[in-house]
Amino acid sequence: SESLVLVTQTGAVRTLTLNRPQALNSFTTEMHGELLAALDAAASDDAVRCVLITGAGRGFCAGQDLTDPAVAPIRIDGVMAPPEQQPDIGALIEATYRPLALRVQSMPVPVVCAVNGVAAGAGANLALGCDLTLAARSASFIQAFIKIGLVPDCGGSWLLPRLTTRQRALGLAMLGDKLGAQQAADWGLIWQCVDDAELPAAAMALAQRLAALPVKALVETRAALDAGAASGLDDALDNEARLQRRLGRSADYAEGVGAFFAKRAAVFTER
Ligand code: T3D
Repeated sequence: SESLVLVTQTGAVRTLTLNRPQALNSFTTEMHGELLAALDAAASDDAVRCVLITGAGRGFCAGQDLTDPAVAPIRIDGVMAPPEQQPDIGALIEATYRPLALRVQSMPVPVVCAVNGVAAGAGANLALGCDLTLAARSASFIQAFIKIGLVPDCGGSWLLPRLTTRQRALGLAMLGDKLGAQQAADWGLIWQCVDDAELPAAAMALAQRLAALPVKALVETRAALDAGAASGLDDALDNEARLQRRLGRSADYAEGVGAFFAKRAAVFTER
């Protein structure tokens, strides 16, 4: 059977393509397993200096596959079974979306997302949780959870208030309306909206650019900004000193300084 996540390598960029196009790349347990395994493999492969996530077909990802029996409400003779007989969606979340969000947001390399079409529910929050997200002009983001009586998951409750204002975060999560790619960019939720035909090349160029930068420092930059958003100035300054102490002793630092004075392009190799 065909892979649910296609894996290709272009130079130092590892591209992971969600591949259930007939169901808008919605998540099954199997696709979760393949995506997490592909992310783990990229994390432990020194040949990978950037990961690029995208989707096959006309959608990016429609979130949880709602036809999965694991999330199907139980009715007996047409009547809702009692709560204790209903599926434990919390257990599913802890086994799948939680490790996915943690894995994406703690990758030891930068993560670019190319949103090729609609990104709904957990699919939207997968995209928003990447480091730099590009979207095709025709793509859109939908916090669809409210339409099925749920709250934003896959890190959405953490991401939304960091990415935008309280009013916009609440508006998106409470109304579940479709947000177009251009407006997502205007609101600062994503890095950039590009013309549909430009998306693959623009995303690959961005990924190649990140792959040529000092990867350790990129990853510590992500961690420092995430920590900074939740700490006071004093703690942030302590953290900066700790990180600079470590990074300042690295080969990439020496290479960057050397290249500056030699007036040549730096070649960063650490990971
Ligand atoms: O229990 C839990 O769910 C816990 C997990 C939570 C995490 C979550 O992600 S919750 C949110 C789940 N996702 C949704 O609620 C989104 C549902 N999908 C949609 O609202 C729409 O499909 C879209 C807005 C994403 C796209 O609309 P449109 O008109 O472009 O496409 P479509 O015709 O609705 O969908 C195309 C096909 O994909 C269609 O199948 P068909 O009729 O061609 O055989 C549709 O049923 C299927 N599809 C779309 N989304 C899902 C899906 N199949 C299964 N699960 C889906 N989420």
